[in-house]
Amino acid sequence: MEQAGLRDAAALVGRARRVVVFTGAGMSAESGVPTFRDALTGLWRRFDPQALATPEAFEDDPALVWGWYESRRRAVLSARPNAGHAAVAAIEARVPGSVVVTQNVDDLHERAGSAAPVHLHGSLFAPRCSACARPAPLPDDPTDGGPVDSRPLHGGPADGSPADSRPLPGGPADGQPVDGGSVDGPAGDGRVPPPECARCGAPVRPGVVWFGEALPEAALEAAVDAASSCDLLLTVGTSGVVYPAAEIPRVAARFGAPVIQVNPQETPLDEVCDVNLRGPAARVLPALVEAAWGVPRVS
Ligand code: BJW
Ligand code: ZN
Repeated sequence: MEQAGLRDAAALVGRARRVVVFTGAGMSAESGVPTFRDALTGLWRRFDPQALATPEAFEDDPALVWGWYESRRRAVLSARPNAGHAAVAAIEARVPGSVVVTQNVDDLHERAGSAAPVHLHGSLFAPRCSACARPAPLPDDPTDGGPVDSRPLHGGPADGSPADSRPLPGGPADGQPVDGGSVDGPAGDGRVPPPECARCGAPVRPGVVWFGEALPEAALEAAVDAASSCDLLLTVGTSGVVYPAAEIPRVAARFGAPVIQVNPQETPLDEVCDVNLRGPAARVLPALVEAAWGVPRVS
């Protein structure tokens, strides 16, 4: 990371009053949560998105899709926010008019202290009925025998109904690398039948946005509003190839806000960026916070 770039970025952050922090999978990479498109480690290098991340895939093989997402949810439960997530929360604390807009379906921003991140692509923690959209309880956590995370932030069970107690695929144990890949359901092939909706009996689906599906209207509107009225946008760890989310930094730029990018690689968003900080989020963001406000690095 170039010192001049960091100085320029710190000057922009230091005088901003309304920052949008727009994040993608690279934000959580150093927490052990895999990205989608990185060479070697990206999920789409090992798994076919058409077979796992489309409404048609869920219709064709609900147990395969449900099992894969349960395995990823368990991997996220054993991951921890990294120093980059903490730095984002520090920016929000310093600049109260800030908004975090994330494409990530994990809950690491929340766990690092971000107040109300806007989740453009939904959440692993908000399953719902595939037919009537009723929010469904999260399945039991086999490690403690009780329902796992039902925080309302994620749209967890709103009705207090009991959690499903079926066996689930084992996520990685604490301290083991998170690869988001292995699932081993009751059939031993990664398939886990989804629970049934308590209201209509249809299969419960993961609360994420698949290819070809519309983004949650309120989230997209909040993101566009924030981007069009911010005075700085920080884009972190996204390849910027998935639309309409990738429009968010472009909207900010069109409305005149400077754009800072944190990413070890070039992306199509380079063309709207004023400052590019080429490095990993967990290293660059704490350095940026320190350079902006001279506070000790968050870790
Ligand atoms: C680091 C780092 C470190 C690594 N620090 N950085 C042709 C052209 C344009 C659009 C389309 C098209 N064909 C189809 C479309 C539309 C489609 C689309 O955009 N496709 C493109 C891929 C071509 N979009 C949609 O289908 C969307 N819906 C839609 O358009 O609806 C229309 C509609 C309207 C009305 C009614 C009905 C329909 C929906 C998109 C949903 C995306 N879903 C996913 C899966 C979510 C669930 C799940 O988790 O499984 O969302 S796909 C995946 O990509 C996920 C991510 O949120 C999203 C973005 O990925 P992200 O975060 O950028 O990750 P990567 O891996 O791509 O990049 C990581 C980056 O981090 C890299 O740059 C690294 O260098 C960097 N990095 N380590 C900092 N340590
Ligand atoms: Zn239902």
